[in-house]
Amino acid sequence: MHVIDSHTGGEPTRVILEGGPDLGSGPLAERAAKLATEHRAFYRSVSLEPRGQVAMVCALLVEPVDPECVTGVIYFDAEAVLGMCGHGTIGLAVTLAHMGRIGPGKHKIETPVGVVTVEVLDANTVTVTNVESRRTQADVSVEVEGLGTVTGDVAYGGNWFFLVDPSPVPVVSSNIRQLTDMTVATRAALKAQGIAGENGGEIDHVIFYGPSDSAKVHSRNFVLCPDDAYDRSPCGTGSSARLSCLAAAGRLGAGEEIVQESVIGSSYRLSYIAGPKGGVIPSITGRAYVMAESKLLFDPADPFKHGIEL
Ligand code: PYC
Repeated sequence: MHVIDSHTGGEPTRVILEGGPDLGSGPLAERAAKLATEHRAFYRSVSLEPRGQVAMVCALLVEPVDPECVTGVIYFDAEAVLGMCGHGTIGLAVTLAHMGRIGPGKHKIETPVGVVTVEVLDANTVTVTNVESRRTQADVSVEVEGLGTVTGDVAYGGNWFFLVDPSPVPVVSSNIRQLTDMTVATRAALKAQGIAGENGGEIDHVIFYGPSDSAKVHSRNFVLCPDDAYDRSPCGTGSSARLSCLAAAGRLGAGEEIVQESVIGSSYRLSYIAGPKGGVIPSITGRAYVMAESKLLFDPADPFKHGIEL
């Protein structure tokens, strides 16, 4: 299996160029559902240790349905197949540029939740224009064991998010263990109390916000991903969900730019325009770096060929 690894603001993306399962040629949402239900061993084997790493997000390249797209892509981590992935799309664009498959300028990429646009600004810098994002519930209170009442917004940015501002504890790297435990407990409470996105969409990402040390930064976030790893980047789909909340609350106007920082201090530039369905069309600018190009081997005799599952 031929892969190229990059990171976007510290968050890894493993682009799978060939060697993935045959998912057919239907709509990408159907192919993503097939990957989730029929190929769990495959996607865990690529993302889990020892072949993968704790924060790994993979990008399986597939034929697009829309001929205007340079590729189709299905993102996944060790726990879930994702609708979209912002840091992964920045990493994918930088990887395709590194391979000479795309040049500077705008290109379309098809994902299970719709077509997104990337603009390659230089070898490392990419702006992603995401699918329309929207806040669906404001000020939802949930009772969280050990934490009490936690209040946040439910929003969609290509995945479903619960966004809590302010965080119950400071969003600083020394609190990563505590932030992980708190966001895991919050996600479990949301599920137990039946709080979900539209059409029962599972909220599998939780974000806590706090102030940054820099006056130029709007806020710093801690983002819990479905596999319980935290996003080292500020999370592209989470930033999209955040933009929809700020817009709905009248806290950020169309065309205004803010800087969003992650818990490790990497940043994205964010802005939006109004979307046709009442939400926002987010723009996310970040930087990615290619780190490795490799061939993954699967030895049938390897007891951990499917990854370490504890
Ligand atoms: O950047 O959208 C994102 C993302 C989702 C999960 C990890 N990163």
